[in-house]
Amino acid sequence: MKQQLEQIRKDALAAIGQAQDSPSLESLRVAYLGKKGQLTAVLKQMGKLSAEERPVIGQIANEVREALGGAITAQAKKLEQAALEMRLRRETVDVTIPGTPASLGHRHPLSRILDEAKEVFIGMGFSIAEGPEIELADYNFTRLNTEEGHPARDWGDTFYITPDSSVLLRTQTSPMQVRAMETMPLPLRIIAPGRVYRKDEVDATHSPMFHQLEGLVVDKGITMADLKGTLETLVKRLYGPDSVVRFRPHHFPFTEPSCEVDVQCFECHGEGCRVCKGEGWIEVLGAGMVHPRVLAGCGIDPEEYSGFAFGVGLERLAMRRFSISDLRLMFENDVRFLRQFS
Ligand code: 2NL
Repeated sequence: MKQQLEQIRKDALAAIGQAQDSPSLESLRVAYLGKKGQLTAVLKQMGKLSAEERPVIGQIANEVREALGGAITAQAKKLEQAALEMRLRRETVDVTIPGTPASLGHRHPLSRILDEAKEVFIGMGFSIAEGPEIELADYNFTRLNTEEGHPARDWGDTFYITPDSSVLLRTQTSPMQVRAMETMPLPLRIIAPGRVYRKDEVDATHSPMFHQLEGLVVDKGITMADLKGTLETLVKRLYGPDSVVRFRPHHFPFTEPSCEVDVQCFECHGEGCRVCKGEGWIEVLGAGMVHPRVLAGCGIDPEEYSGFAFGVGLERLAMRRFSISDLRLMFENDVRFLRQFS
């Protein structure tokens, strides 16, 4: 019997040491220590032993039971440890591997120009006025001293929405400035950026939809000197502090006197080249002193107040700024083009 117990101990310890997972360990426990297990089977025979043999064998049996129990617990711990180590190895993160950079988008070149221009005017105390793209012809034309019958109101140039020509897609952002003159307290310093629409054929420099930024200042004692100082500041901020600016007489129905503002060609410095088409100067914006009739039409007394206004096309500004040769590129949204301006 003693031999039997030793054999059990030997076999069981070997089997336990080789168990690779907890289910097989559990079945070993049942096979040796369970109610119908091998050790229990031997112990059931204890009754046949003599009084002298019984305590000796009993002690060995207890030792074997404890040894097996201990071995099972130890092996279970070992398996658990091994499983943990394997999981840690599998889940190891190499924090030194370079990450995959998230690709951030960036602003469209037009938005950049617009933001820059807004920044310049906000710095000079202007506020921003935005409004509808569908307008009344009254606000788009009549209130701006452009009466019915004026060539600018031609059906060939403007997208009218109603057959009676009273509602249209705005051709300039001035209507918002008219509203501001009507409703806001004076003095007034605003810019009105936004989309405008004209029936132009698409080519490298024209599009039926483009972006304009207009500005308006109305106060007591505003003169052409304020206009010149403000626009020279804008041009120098957009084109660099060494820019040379020129004011040239012009005509707009809504301003009197009116002018166009040129910047000396940054390529040839006035000599005439391909960039300025031999002119030496590049036209950047139109401006003038708000026509007294426009002021009066908005309920402002032109004897007491005066003002200046200007308008600039943002696409042309962006084209010159970023050396873009074709306006259509800005609307096609080909990311290979747009990525150049990140
Ligand atoms: C251009 C330049 C211009 C204005 C826009 C304006 C607005 C009001 C009153 C008076 Cl509310 N004028 N805007 C003035 C001068 C030029 O735009 O090349 N336009 C065709």
